[in-house]
Amino acid sequence: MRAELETLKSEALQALEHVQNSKQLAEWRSRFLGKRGALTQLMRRMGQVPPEERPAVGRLANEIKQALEAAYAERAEAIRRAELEETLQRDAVDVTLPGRPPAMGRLHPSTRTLREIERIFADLGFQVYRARDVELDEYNFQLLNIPPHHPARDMQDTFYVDDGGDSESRTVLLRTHTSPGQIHAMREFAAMNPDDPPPVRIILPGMCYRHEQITARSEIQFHQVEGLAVGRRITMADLKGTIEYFVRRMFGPERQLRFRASHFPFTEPSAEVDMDCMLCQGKGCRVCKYTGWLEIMGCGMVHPNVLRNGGYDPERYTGFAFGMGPERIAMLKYGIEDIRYFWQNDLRFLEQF
Ligand code: 2NM
Repeated sequence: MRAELETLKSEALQALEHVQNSKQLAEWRSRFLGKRGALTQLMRRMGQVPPEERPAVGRLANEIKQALEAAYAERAEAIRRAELEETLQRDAVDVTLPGRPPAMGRLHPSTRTLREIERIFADLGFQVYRARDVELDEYNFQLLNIPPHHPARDMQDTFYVDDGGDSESRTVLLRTHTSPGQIHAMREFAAMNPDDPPPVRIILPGMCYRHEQITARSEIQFHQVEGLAVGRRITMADLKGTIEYFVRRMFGPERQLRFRASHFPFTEPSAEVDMDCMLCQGKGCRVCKYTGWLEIMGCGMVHPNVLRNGGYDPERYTGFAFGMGPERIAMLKYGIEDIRYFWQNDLRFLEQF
């Protein structure tokens, strides 16, 4: 029995030396010191030892048990340290590495273009006038001299919010252009001095909505910037000079313009403005469809009915107005081929601006 105990001791200690990690350590413990371990098995056979030798053998067994417990504790501590060290090494953070820079935010290309347009007109003395996106039929159509059966008023083309019951004037819709803001603005200005209203020089940027088929050229929501100047003796020459100044600052000092007769219900006369294609210098290319010209805005002299609806006597006041789409302006300026990119929020597109 003594010999067996001694053998067990040296066998256990030797095995302990090969223990490398906490899993092996747990196995070692149950093998030698566990309830069904080797030492317990041996001690169960104490009955076979002659009675006079039992105290000494019992003591020896206890000493061995304590020695193995102590060796176990020491080994456990060493393994715990080694494993901790390994974790620290593996998870180490090199605080001397340069940090990762945060991704910079930026303005949306529509916003950038809007601000550029606002800057140029601000330098000509135009104020920014902000108006509501949700409008009355009265302001979006009627007061702008758009007749009741004009195709733009079709249920199919406009987002209606409320049909207004039996009153067309109370019909609520999403504005299809920023022009209703011009009526609000003229009325606000006129109210300051109804007998002799002050001159108006404003631009109106904002989102507009049309119930259209979405294509590479048209979206159901888009920005518009409209301009309005009202005062005494304002002429078409003022309109042309203002637009020429704008276009040359936006697209380069060598740009040539062409005013083409057109029609809008709220202006008379009306014109569309073409600029020589800055990609081919007017020689003709894919972007200008081989015409050498790009259409960039509409304009005209404010219709007498519209001036009157805004509180300005058309016998004493005249005015010009124009309207353009900043998404279209940005597409021309940056060579963007599809308007749908503007609201898709694809970072690969947005990060280029
Ligand atoms: C355009 C083209 C031509 C325009 C006219 C007015 C108002 F209310 F003053 F009469 N606002 N906007 C206008 C004129 C807009 O956009 C293509």
